[in-house]
Amino acid sequence: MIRKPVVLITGAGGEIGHGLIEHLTTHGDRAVITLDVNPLEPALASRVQREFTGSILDASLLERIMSEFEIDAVYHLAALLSTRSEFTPVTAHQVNVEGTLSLLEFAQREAESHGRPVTFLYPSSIAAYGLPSVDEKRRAGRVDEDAYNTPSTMYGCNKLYCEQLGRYYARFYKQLSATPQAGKVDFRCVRFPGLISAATVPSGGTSDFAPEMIHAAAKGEPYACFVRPDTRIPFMAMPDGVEALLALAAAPRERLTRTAYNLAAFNPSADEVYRQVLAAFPSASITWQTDEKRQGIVDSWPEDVDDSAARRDWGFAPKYGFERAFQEYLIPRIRERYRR
Ligand code: AKB
Repeated sequence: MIRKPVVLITGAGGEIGHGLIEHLTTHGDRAVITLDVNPLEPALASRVQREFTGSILDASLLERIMSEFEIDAVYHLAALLSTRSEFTPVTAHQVNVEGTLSLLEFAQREAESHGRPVTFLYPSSIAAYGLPSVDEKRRAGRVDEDAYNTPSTMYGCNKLYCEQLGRYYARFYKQLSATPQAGKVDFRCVRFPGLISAATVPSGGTSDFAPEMIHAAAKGEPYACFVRPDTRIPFMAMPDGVEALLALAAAPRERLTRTAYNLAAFNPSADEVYRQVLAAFPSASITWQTDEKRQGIVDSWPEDVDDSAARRDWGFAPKYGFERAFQEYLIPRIRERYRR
């Protein structure tokens, strides 16, 4: 039987998966197959070659996928985000760490079977950082990838460890075996800031206050923002997030000097987001109701990140700054979305 070369996206029904499926099925040169615990929306499902509904922890499902398809690239997006992970840390560890381990092993076996490296794209997060206090956060400003790697959330610990797992598979896998085994998984990772999409509303994250505020205003629903107005973390418009994953996937291996790359686009305070939202939707009803515990998580994330390595190594250049993200992407697309 001839197995067809394809790209696998896990967690494909989530926020990043939407844009990625649209792009890869329009411009990509290989068919896309997906794995998600929930069925895809019909519009997305119709674009992919095959949709598997199930868990990344289901070993027999992964075996089935492997028996039918020759996987050249994996975009491993499935994860439990930071707020949800704090309520169920053991499940978070299972999904975020054990799930990633099983996908890395899957990619290793795929590569061994078809004889080419499997490109493995992994979205890590600003949650991999843990700054000890708001004062230190302000002092630190733009942090580079190697500073403050002391996350305070289960999700952040999971992400940081999986960056290291990916590095292990790419460089040291079974280093004591007689024949070299490493390098078959070509692991590449970005640390995403908070992502804001016009097409989807996030769930279970702690950077969700910005996208929630915008979508609620567009729907004419009241919104109580759960962080203080002066809260500042980096954000990025979803099209730039998808572009970044694709650009990193396409970069020549020899150009890559790091395992995990910071990405930055803009870093407004919650109040600056509020002002943009109000300018677009003057009758929006937005109040401030700080949830001290979630605030503590956002306070432990940097107010900005240094993304010079991504710019230098693989030409990362986000299209959307703060104003442009709102004027040319978020506001028109979100208005359109809720008008229908
Ligand atoms: C979350 O809030 O958990 C995510 C993230 C910053 O990775 N959006």
